[in-house]
Amino acid sequence: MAEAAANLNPSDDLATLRSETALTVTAAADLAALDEIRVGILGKKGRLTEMMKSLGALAPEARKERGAALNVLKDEMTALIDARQKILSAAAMQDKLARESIDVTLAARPASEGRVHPISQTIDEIVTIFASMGFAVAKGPDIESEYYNFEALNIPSSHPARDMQATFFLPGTDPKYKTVLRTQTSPVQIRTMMGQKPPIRVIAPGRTYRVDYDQTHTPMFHQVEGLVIDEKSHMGHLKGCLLDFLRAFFGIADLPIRFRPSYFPFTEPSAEVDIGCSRKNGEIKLGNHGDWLEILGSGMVHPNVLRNCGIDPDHYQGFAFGMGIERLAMLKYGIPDLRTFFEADLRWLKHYGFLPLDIPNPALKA
Ligand code: 2NL
Repeated sequence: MAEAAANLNPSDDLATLRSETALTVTAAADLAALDEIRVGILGKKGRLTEMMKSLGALAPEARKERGAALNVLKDEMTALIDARQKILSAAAMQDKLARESIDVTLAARPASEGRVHPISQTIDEIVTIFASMGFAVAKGPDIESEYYNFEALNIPSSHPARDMQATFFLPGTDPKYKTVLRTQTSPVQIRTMMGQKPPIRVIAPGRTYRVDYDQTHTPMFHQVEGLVIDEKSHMGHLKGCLLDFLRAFFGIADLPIRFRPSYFPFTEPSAEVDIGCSRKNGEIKLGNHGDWLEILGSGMVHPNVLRNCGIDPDHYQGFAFGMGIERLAMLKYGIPDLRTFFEADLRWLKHYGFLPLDIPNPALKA
């Protein structure tokens, strides 16, 4: 009875609970704190629950009145807590989203440590330019038969190029033709002509080998050769093709070129091609400056070569050209010493190498 009386008085205990709850609920910093408050009021042993429990001790009239008041208060408290819960839940979600968000603008990978070798970069650039002119890339083996490397190219066995001093010979099984490391990439084009019908438009970039080692020669070097075979291509097309290529490659719009008569066993007529330059204090600068620098060899494919590949020279003709990739790279990127290309010196590669995502040929962007 004494306990019940205590619950009846003071008469404003409900008002006290109401105002206290309003304060603590508004101050609840997170969902856990709010839940603690809810349990403290509406839980099994909560303040409001205890008040409800004590109703039984009251007289019927007083019980009815206080019971109604407690129910109203319970609804109020529940609404108050629910409202705060919504706010705290939304804040918790925002917090979680912020914490778990991924910055998609972050670099996908760390800055690249490796570099693309200038030879690889130069080949990429050459391929890009010739591809834009309609050329396909042809590949072939480094180890060749003397037939593909010399014979089919109209290079007789008496030719000095077949000398032991220039060619790497390998042990082979064919008694008729020795096995060699290819001395140029022409055998790739020989195989192309033997394997497909004209029109043909290919370039063959790759490694080549000669027994030679000094300031301007390494036993392994790179060449790119080009071949066009159709019914009408002539020296004029050859000249235009090389002019477009050389201007795009060096990025010099008015780079002049000059054809000089020459001789190769596999072309007739043959021409060597010079590009314009200046030479001051031993430094070569490319452009329309009056002086000339030899850059490549070319000509109309010799009828014997076409015949050797099963192409009728009375119906088909075309041109071919060949150039050294190291020389092109040295001129374009100012690399002074050929032999450093193959010393595998990381400091050299850091200096002269390219980042993997470099655009192959900035000159072509314009
Ligand atoms: C040079 C000169 C040249 C060729 C390569 C060629 C290939 C075939 C038929 C005819 Cl299958 N010609 N290639 C033609 C002329 C010159 O290279 O100075 N290279 C570094």
